[in-house]
Amino acid sequence: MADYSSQTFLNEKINLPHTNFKVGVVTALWNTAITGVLKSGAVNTLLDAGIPEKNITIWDVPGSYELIYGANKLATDGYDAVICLGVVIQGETRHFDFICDAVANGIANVTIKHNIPVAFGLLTTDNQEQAVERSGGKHGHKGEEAAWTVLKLLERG
Ligand code: DLZ
Repeated sequence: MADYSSQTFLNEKINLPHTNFKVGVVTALWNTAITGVLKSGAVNTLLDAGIPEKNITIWDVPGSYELIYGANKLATDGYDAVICLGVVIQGETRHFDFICDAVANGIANVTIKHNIPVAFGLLTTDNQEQAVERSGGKHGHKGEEAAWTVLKLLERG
């Protein structure tokens, strides 16, 4: 079993050069009970770091596959960073693999093409319980961690 408690770097204070960054939070509506929690955690983490509410754009997209379009659109529109949040739960079909692979590759392409931080806050779990454990449960809060990730990269300006 991995030692999740060793991720103490997540408590490090972020020292942004300024707080005028424009950040997009793109969230999938599938499994919205979980993605809503991820979104709240991400937004609160941005606010706690001093990013003003007016600089945070929240965009709910239909499913995780559409996170790619959302991230690319906001990056094209000049956002400084994008946080992508979704939950894909393993089912009987191969949809799981297609969506997870597409989102991982799509987001990587956006970050490279636009040269901005794009966080991969996609939970890919075997069941609902594992998703709950990663959205403020015993395995942390992947929404907060995704926000922390882009803030850490924005530290450099
Ligand atoms: C179709 C689909 C399936 C089967 N499962 C999920 C899921 O677990 N999580 C999620 O975010 N989205 C799912 N989707 C929807 C796709 O992401 C996408 O919205 C549709 O295929 C339409 O492009």
